[in-house]
Amino acid sequence: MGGRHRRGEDSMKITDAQVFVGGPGKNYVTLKIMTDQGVYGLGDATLNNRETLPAAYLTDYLIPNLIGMDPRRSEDIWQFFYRGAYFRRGPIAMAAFGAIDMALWDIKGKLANMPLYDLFGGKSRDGAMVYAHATGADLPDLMDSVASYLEQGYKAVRVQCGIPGMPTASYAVPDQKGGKGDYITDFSGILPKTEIWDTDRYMRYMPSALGEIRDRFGPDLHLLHDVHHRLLPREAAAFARAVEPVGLYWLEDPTPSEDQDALRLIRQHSTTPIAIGEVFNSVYDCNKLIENELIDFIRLAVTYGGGITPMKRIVDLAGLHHVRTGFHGAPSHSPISMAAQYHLNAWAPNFGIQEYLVLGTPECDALFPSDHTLRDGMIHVSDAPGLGVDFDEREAARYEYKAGSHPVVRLQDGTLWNY
Ligand code: GCO
Ligand code: MG
Repeated sequence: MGGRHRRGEDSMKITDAQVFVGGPGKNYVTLKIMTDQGVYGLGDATLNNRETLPAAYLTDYLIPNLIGMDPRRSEDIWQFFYRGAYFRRGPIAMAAFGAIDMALWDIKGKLANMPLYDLFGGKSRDGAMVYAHATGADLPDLMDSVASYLEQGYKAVRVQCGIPGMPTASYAVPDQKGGKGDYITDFSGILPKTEIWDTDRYMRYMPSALGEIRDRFGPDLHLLHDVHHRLLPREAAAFARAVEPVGLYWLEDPTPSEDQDALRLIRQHSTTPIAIGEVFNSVYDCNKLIENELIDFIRLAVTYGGGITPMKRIVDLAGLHHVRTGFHGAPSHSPISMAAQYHLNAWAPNFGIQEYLVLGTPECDALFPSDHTLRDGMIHVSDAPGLGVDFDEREAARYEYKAGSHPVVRLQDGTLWNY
């Protein structure tokens, strides 16, 4: 070939793959794919509070097929598992496919000696804006939390606070002032706690609370708010209209995401930007929303979305319709899938914002060494080849799976509602 040599041109094989479950404060599901050329790749299959299921899907069904495959053929391998599953889609399968796909892209980047963003088309920006979660038991407590993020240089915050008269803490807010809302999984077992929800109190209180936050912090701060699927379509339309003067960066998951017509109703009544998709797991969950321009931000995570290969297609489709990215970044995504998102964020011409809740503890950094850095509210992606994050197996041996659960939500009369 004209004297040119490409590493591993003739043959290359996957020799082994292993799954690890555990981590500091989260049951991260980490996949490591080994090759006959010594290069390995890492993927994340963490499905919050159902972690053993993608792990078993990988171990029992996918890894035995993976051994002997050429890791450079990431497209064909993705199609092999997706089409070959017959029963397609769903978060468990897609998280498992996603981990394999991330690991194969990691290997590809290492073979090319390039960071993934360069393989995607190069950087479109130097830093990618992130948002943190400001949270408060009540509004003054939330104001303190917002102020502390501003001091740290954040340019965007998601704001959630307790609702007066609500019998329990509402979504993602602490029971007590100064506490943490949703960062720490409840590892007390698989039986969930119950939260009580009251739509009327929320609808009456939250728009004015958001207005007070805007008045206190001024027009430059990007404010986001997550309804977490709790409203009916008409209520969501009324809420989106009521908060228009606040100028939210986005209103997230106003209604349960299965009902896509609900988004049309919201759109007809308001210009508040809408973000949705953290529970989606394929392009078929969002292609109509995107094509009909009923949303402004697409929230799929690279993990549940089946990896980098399908996510790049979703990002490109979104770009055709002025829909920007706002990838899910709850702490249940390990630094591996967050790194995959950092590379997509650096490249995507239609990047919007990245949710950023990395635990940032010394334990987490020791388990997943990397030099992706947060500076002035922006992520600066690592220039290391591949994903630019490693996995320390000796550290991993310190952790094991712990059963945990999301809360369930009921109305005051006992009716089960959406968490
Ligand atoms: C978000 C989400 C999360 C989810 C969590 C469920 O916007 O980050 O709503 O906080 O509640 O991912 O596992
Ligand atoms: Mg959310």
